[in-house]
Amino acid sequence: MGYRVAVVGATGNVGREILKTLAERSFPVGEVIALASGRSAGQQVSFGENQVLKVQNLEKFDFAGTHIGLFSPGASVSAVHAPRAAAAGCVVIDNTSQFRMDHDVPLVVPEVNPGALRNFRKRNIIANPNCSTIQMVVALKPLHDLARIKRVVVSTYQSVSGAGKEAMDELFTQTRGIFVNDAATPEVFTKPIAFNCIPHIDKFMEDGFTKEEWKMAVETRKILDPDIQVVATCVRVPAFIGHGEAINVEFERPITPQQAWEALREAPGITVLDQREDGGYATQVDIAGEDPVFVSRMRVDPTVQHGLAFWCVADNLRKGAALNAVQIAEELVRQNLLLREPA
Ligand code: 11C
Repeated sequence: MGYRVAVVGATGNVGREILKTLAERSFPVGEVIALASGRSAGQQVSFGENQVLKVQNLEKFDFAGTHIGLFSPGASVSAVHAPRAAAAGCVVIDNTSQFRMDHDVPLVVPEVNPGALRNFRKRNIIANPNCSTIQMVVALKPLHDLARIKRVVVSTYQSVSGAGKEAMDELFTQTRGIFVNDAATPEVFTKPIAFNCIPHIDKFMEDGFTKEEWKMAVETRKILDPDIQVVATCVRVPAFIGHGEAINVEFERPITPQQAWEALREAPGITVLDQREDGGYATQVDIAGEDPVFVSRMRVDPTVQHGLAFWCVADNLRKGAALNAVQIAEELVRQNLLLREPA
């Protein structure tokens, strides 16, 4: 007995990670269907140790009878096909930015606001937050419970996998090109990404912030607390997997690094790695492929009355995307929120 689960965008970075995560966590699947655009239909993707799934054409797929749809195809595709799946009775967990700020679509990180899941029935769509928001709110939640956060200043160091497979290829090709004197022109990114950092993720908005920076602010408020002020600077760095974040937090009440460590160590989904010595902190290369959000470098921010500064890094394809989506599905099962029983 198990659920019929469709993975939409199955050939992409996140879609493949979702298939891997479903199998690793033994999600109770009866049938898994891999879906993608007509261009990718017919390709094969792996599921678990020995299954190979043939990718089907999303355009032609009828979602009737499918319990859960895990979507990561790009916002414009979700805009069309997520409501179509939802209308057919499939509960959609959407990993794109398309529905996140809609008031009747819950935006959920299971360690932070699992109660918000109860409100998904009007649209039958649940949104998975942006990767850089997810890891930050997981780390902020226990601190907010302890001393109430007023303001967050965050700078990100985001890997190229957040921009897709072609972006990973571009970093690889440009890096090799520099050594063999064969400079490749940027195509995915606006500037060279090899041996460089680019302070631009997603499109520019009228006020000068980028949409990635806007997402971190508005999504944090929707998930954690509408009164928290957030200002972000989002930067692409030449790492393949893992987003790093330097976070400064101002609190309403006093809080020490010791109290913060204790709260973070007890919180779900967090590993504290903070030894205040050479190498006693987590980096992208250390944590690629891991589930937790890693917190390091906790210290007092002496520039505000009650302040802490810390470093946080997580695998953007796992906790930042696939794992969070699968955890939402697990939470739906745990809270008994799926209307139809598994076949
Ligand atoms: C990046 N955070 O690293 C983005 C990728 O809104 O889901 C995810 C974009 C989104 O480029």
